[in-house]
Amino acid sequence: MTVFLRLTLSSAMLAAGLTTATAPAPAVVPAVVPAGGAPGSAHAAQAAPATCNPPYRIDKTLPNGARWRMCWEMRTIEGLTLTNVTYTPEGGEALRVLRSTALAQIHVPYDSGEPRFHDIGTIGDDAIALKAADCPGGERRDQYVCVTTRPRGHGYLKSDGEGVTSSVQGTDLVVFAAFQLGWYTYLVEWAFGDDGAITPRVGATGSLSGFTTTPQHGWPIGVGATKFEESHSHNIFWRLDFDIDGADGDVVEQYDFTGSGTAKRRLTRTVFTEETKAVNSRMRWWRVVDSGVRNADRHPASWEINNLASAEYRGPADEAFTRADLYVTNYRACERLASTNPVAGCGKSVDRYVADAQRLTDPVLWVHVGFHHVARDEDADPMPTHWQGFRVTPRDVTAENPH
Ligand SMILES: [Cu+2]
Repeated sequence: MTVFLRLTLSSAMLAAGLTTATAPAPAVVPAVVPAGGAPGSAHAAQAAPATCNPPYRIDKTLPNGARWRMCWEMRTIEGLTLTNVTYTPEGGEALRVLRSTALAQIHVPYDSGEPRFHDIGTIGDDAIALKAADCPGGERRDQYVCVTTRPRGHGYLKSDGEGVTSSVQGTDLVVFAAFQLGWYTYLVEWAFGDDGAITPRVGATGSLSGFTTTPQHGWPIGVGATKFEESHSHNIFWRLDFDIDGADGDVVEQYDFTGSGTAKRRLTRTVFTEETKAVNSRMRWWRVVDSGVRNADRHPASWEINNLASAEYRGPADEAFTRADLYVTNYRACERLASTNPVAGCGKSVDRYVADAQRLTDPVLWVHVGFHHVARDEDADPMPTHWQGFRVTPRDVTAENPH
């Protein structure tokens, strides 16, 4: 039934005249083009090693048979970096998903206008040595990285209508490291699900900064109303270098569903052919698809970016990198951070990387998720963790529920 429905949907989309458009050029095109460096350097020439040795190799088969393999490294600039991320559904073939993924910035502007931190640049030096209790059920690698598993709730629960249910509990492989940046402790984590989904997220804990301000920029902390802790944003950027089955053939698409206030919704697909930026919109999502890889239903394999719940912080003109929720760049090795990029040969921020609208042959996605933090009494030391992140969900990687 599942297969039938899918084919019907696909045919219906074609019959309905599925709209395909080319992404418009970015609205703002600064005249600055990053100097030096061959644009769009091919991955093949600088492929990361396909293998890595313990303790840097992660290879986990989850209870349902799904297998995730990757390498990790602690880079000075980005901190925990995962490379060669490969998913093997139970009974299926191994499929490379990401060449690498890491944080690309934690931008923390305070509501009075000052201060404005760019916390990433040498975050690898701020990794915290984890104790056994910090890595429950898992193993610590090289002190700083925890590799563990964790229940993720119901994979499914289904009744046959006669009181007989079947259900399964899902499991995530979790890889994380913790970093001390000023007062804050950041938990930087990726969960790799037995359903093929990837959930990158960051938890902020530790202590509030203690910056005080006027009532319009803060919230009263402590007894009475004399001390107002300053509100602020945590604008977190991730860089995801997708290489579905290698660098070739990856295409980024945006999906929209028009028809607000009417009975019908209509699917619109926009193919990004050039470097670009995009903002969140109701029901909008994006995917990276490789038509060279097909599931048993002959549908191209893809991973989609969804559940991107963001405060959508938009900063002043000199923080133009905050003015979109997704950037798509063509791969360049020197484009490592979304702002304050420290590597010579590239621009300083992701809005500049896309400004020359290079043709996309090897797309890299930059995801921006913001959280506006208005302190509360419960944030007293130690501050409870607040999480922000998004999902990367397989679409048509397997032809059936991978459970
Ligand atoms: Cu905060």
